[in-house]
Amino acid sequence: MSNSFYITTPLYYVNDRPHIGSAYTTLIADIIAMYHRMKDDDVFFLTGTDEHGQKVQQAAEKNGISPQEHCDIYAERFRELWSYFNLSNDDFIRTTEDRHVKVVQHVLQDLFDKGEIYKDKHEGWYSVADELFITEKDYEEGKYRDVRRISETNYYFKMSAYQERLINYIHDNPKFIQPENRKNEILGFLKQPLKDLCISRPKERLSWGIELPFDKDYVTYVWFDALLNYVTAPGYLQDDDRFQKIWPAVHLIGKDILTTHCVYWPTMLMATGIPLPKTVFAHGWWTSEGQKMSKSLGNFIDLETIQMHCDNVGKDVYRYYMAKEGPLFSDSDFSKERFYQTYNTDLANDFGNLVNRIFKLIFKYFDGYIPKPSSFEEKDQAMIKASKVCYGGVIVSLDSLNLNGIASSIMGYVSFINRYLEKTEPWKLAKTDLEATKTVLYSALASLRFAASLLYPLLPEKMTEFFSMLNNGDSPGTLMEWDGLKPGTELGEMKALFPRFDMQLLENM
Ligand code: ME8
Repeated sequence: MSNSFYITTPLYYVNDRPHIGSAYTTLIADIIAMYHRMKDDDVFFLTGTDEHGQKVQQAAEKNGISPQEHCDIYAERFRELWSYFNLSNDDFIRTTEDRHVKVVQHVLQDLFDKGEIYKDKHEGWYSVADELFITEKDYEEGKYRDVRRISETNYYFKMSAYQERLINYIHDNPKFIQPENRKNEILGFLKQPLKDLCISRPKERLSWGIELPFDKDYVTYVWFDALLNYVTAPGYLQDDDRFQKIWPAVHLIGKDILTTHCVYWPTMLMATGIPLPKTVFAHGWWTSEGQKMSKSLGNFIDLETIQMHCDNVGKDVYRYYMAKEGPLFSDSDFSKERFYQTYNTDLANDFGNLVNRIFKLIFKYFDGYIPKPSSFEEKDQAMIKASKVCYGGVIVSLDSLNLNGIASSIMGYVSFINRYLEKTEPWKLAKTDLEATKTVLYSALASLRFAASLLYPLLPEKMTEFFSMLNNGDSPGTLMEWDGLKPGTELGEMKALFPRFDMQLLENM
């Protein structure tokens, strides 16, 4: 039976246009999903949009349209971006959908009936910009914008009751919060007494939200609503068999939403009686040209900029770069120089030249037909061994969601193939021993095919082109055996998969 693997991205707010950050989390989730499909796992990959809350209401008012119209326009922008990248998501959830509203209201009613939610009056500092009550300390430190003193009656979730259980759970499940530094951040946060969570907003202040099922004067706090999407989409309360099969999830998020996912969410699940997610992985931040991205600094990497880079070298290369150089464990800086340099070094030079070299030699000495090897000698066996080491490295990295590691393992193998050619020198060998040359070129091509099969989730379009050039009848996206070439097959026409990028062009970008 195949293993089930469920991966999610955050649901993006519809008050902002997609940019490098949302593209990053979503593309790396896509890559991870594709590796799991390659392993024959039963994958469910979810993304979507977070559509309630004050900011949406305000933005809609400003534009003179209804909040729902505003959401429809923005949700479409995200959908367009994901279809531009041929994203392999299995579902796209919007928090304004009926299926989701029903789940939120059911969970709220259930928690209210169980006494997990109570009504109380609270006076405190409220950040309008961030839509939450903040502590006296946060107020004094000036951490939040647009802060007002508010006295209000609201509904509260008894989050504090779960503090001990949550701490124990984190200690007992080392893979729950990753990477390690984020786990320590949460354990640090949990050293302070946990407060109860205000989960309502009075309608007189905010009407764009899911109405509380037990009090029609209130809507649900946007986070209490949004987090539940992760159980709505796989069928919670709608299709129990399906839900049991798919849940629990691996949540991929950015470091900005660590507390909501590692404190609010698990305690909500504990109270509801749903098992906790397998993993919450919080990656770091992209900065741009050495600075925090901002529209006023002019270094904001928006959709148009992303598409401009993709037009230059291909959409795949963007995916590859996100995976290889992205801010998984610590922040990472996006610079045009580094982007195009990585393209030239890894793809044009290492991989692209290798393809050219091997194909040209097979055309020259064997008329473009895949040669039949005789017995593999030690140096050829070493290629097989290295392919296994490479695959092992990919799987270990995949288990810890380490995409930087996956890309490095495969590119390490590509370098190994290049060195194999330098050692065996088939261009010289062909003059004295054509039989031995067949084995060498077969081994080199078999290794290249194996590397390309593993590169597929990182470069799906380019590797599909490669497999059509190879003409070996392979299905891209599946895991391939090293020894799977069919000797006697005629190679397809050679194309430059990764033409060198002229770095001088950067000056005008
Ligand atoms: O927080 N670098 O939505 P959001 C890397 N709706 N990743 C970045 C980034 C950057 N500079 N900027 C944004 C929300 N991200 C809520 C989530 S989930 C139930 C609700 C990515 O539109 C990163 O994944 O503000 C971050 O967590 C997410 O975008 C925030 O998206």
